[in-house]
Amino acid sequence: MKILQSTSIAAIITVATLYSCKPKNTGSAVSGDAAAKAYVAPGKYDEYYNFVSGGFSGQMSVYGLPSGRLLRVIPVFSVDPEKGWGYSEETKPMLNTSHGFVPWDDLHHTEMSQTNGEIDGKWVFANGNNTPRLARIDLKTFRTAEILELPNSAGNHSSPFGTENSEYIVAGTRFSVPSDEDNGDVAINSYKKNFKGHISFVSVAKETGEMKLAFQLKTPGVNFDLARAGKGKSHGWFFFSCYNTEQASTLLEVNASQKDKDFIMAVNWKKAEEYIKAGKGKKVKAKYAHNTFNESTQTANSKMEEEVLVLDVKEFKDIVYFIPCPKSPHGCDVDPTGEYIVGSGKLAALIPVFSFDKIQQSIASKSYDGDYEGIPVIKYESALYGEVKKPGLGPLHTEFDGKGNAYTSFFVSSEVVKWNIKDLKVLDRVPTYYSVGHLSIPGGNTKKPSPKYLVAYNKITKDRYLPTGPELAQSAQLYDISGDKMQLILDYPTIGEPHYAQSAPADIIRNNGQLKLFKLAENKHPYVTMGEANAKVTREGNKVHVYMTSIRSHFAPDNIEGIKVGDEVYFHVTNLEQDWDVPHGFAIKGADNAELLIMPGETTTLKWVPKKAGMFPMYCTDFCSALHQEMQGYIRVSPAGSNVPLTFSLGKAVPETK
Ligand code: RUQ
Ligand code: CUA
Repeated sequence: MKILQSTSIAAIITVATLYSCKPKNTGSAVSGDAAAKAYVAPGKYDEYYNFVSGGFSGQMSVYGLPSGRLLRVIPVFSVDPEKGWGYSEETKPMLNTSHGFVPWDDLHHTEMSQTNGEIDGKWVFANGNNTPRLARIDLKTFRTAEILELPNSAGNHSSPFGTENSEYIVAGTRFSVPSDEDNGDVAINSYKKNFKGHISFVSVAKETGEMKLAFQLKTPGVNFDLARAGKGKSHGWFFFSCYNTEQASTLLEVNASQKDKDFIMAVNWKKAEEYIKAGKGKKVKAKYAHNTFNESTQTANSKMEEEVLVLDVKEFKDIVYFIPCPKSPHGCDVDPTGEYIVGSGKLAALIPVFSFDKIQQSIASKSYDGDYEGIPVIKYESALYGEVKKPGLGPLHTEFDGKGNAYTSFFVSSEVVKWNIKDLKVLDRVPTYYSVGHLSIPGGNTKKPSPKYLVAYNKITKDRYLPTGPELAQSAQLYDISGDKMQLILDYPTIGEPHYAQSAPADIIRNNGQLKLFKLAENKHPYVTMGEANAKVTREGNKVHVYMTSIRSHFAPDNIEGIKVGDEVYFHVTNLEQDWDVPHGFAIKGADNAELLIMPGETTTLKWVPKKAGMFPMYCTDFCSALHQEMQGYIRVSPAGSNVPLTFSLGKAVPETK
């Protein structure tokens, strides 16, 4: 059983005896009409855009479905030398945090904005796990437009999950920690006393998408893992899976697996909102960065926020309820009707399905099993709709097809299991290659899924692809789910480690007013150069500003002399092109950052501090025209204190100075 090499011996034995699902039938991937179903002919578009988290690469990648073709990699919590993201002066502030410049994070989940419970194609949100942040990517530009840091949090994992009109994107802390304003310098084993959970409710402005940390709920210290908003009848509620209700701080694999049941936390956010509106929130000091990219000045701004409104859920009797859920639940998913809440206990041998109506009745009749740190615990049976028996091993995540079926991923038994939500019967199971994490059906978390394809994101691909040294490709597998039985139709490797992904019909995004270029006339960048005649080089002390333009196939100016060692040189390059897909690049020898990649109509700045005298060529890095190789120039750098005058030119030689 080569596939299970990475799992424990115990799990292998259990799998081998309970199931004979050993995926060896790799031939199924090419059987019948499978290949034709994933085939998109050259020159044809895919049906769906697929936005895939990049895990520890900090990026998001965009694929076409069903072809699995990689269309784009979007730097989010990362620097990207290909696009100059995080290297250009304009984009650096996007990665600012209360800890300074943090050019990396762990991006697990993508969440597309919704209107009336359907994907609207405007934005896709992403979480940064490590230095807790939320990002918003604008789908007109496929660029990160905003990053908001989250105070009082650590390990922003149950994030970013949104409500049916993107009223809020929520972010629950995975690690409970002492609040930022409290002194975190306490004994680790004072967890029970000092460690708290915080759930952030981030509002999203309807037109601009701008995020604002509206309020936080302060909760008992546990680990919040994943979450989903209610929808339809349960709109106004949020559901979070919690583990480590044991409140362990060491050897969690043992100590946080003690209890038979952890919790799903049900949050009445409409109520919380009422309390906030009534002025019940407590203003708490906190420092967190809010970074926005201004399209008009084409420059990011980082602002440090100073406080946050917090509701301590203990003080409000009707905001939060716990529902017991076996056993260290991971995924917590709500079906398209909003009635059924599926908890996936990583160590459970069944899948509990809770009923929203029954939860409401339990609250009305106070059908409680005591409390947990002052929060009522609803009786398991009174919230439960039913259990899916013996579905598989290690359930993680569930998506829905809108036809009454649920699809759950099983990490340990490496399979996707389709089951019926009403009668809780297993309908079909297919192997994955191997150890599947998330699943994604276009719209599979919304009120209206489009149930044609399901993608499984796998952690292990031993024997599936050509080997590439110690690290092998992570992968996605595409299944056709239009019929009764799931059919594997395509394997493709992915960027980073994919966790969650979402997809949208291509037309929604293609027709959302995609930006083809930045209008030069509207460029309000403080260092824009509107035409070659305005190109110049200025000096203020040791700061040199180069107002440079690029157009096929030259820079203006392309000869600069009089730069001195110790200068800070800012190349502000404006791309004068006004045509779709004609970027120019800019790079200079010895620069210790990346190139610039400047879109038509855009101004971007590279800071360069020459460390020695000499001749420094610069050139365009993007093959833009037949004479791209001619798109080059020279910068002369003289020793500090030299008398070489500052000159710049294009097309004529400057008189020789020694
Ligand atoms: S979580 S599998 Cu963030 Cu399941 Cu990735
Ligand atoms: Cu401009 Cu190559």
